[in-house]
Amino acid sequence: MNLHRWKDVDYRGQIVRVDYAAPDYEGNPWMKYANVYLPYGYDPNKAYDILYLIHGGGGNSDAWLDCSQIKNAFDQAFQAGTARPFIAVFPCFYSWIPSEHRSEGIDAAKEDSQVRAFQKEFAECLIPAVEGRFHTYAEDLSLKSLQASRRHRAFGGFSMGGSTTWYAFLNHLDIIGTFLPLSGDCWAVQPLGGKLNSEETAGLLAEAVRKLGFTSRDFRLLIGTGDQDIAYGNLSPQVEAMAAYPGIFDLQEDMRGGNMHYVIKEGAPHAYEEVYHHIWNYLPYIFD
Ligand code: FER
Repeated sequence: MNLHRWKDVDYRGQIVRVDYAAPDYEGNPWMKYANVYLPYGYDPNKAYDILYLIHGGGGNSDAWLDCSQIKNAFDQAFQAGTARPFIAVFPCFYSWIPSEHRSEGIDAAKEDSQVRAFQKEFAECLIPAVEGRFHTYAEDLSLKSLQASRRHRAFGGFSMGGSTTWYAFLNHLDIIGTFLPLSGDCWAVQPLGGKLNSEETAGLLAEAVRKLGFTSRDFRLLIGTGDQDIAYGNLSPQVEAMAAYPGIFDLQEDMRGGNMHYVIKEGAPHAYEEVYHHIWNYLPYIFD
């Protein structure tokens, strides 16, 4: 895989904070925010691809930017032209103030309830707030326009954000074309379902594709983790079970073929500063 190395850039993207209202854990409206990366020279008269990138357990809308060099990776790639400039959105899946909660240890059921609940917020609150303000390929905010622009919309996340990404696959494949689940397995069947119930998990994911009449040509899965990552042993059996559906999940090493790729970074533990290298590596293939 390609590893990111910090390099100074002449042209920097800009981080803009987008405030929006969403339901809190009791269903009452409250204001939260997403950080939005606008590529250098963002021109509101042009349409841009858009990547939603979500944090892991205990994180927030700032976690990716605080903990990794993802911004420099975007700036470098867009300056060098290895990827077409896109908008990146860093939201928060919690429906409460994350700093008041979990700092260590994981309450799987509680985390899972949050990433599940985020699916509705994503479609109903976050997309309108961001894509209503910045120019993406969605002509307007109707479901029809979001579906028509799905190849220009990607969703990724780290750890519990990887789990969020799998839920996005199950719930929003109609409006998203590329998924980047990093160091997190799918918990839709049960927590750690990628490992504990690989077959049923793979079956559920395949069914989401079939339900829309889609095949392997209609979406892309760019998966990554590390061989020292706590998610490695959960994600690998899931990927293997998914590969049993080659017409849907066409797992290939060569980026020129297939629609599912799985990269394992040597020596890498469970950390933003490790998994962001996968995004750097996959940058030319997220949208094309
Ligand atoms: C996984 C391993 C660990 C996973 C999530 C975690 C969704 C989360 C750990 C944490 O938040 O501490 O396979 O998949």
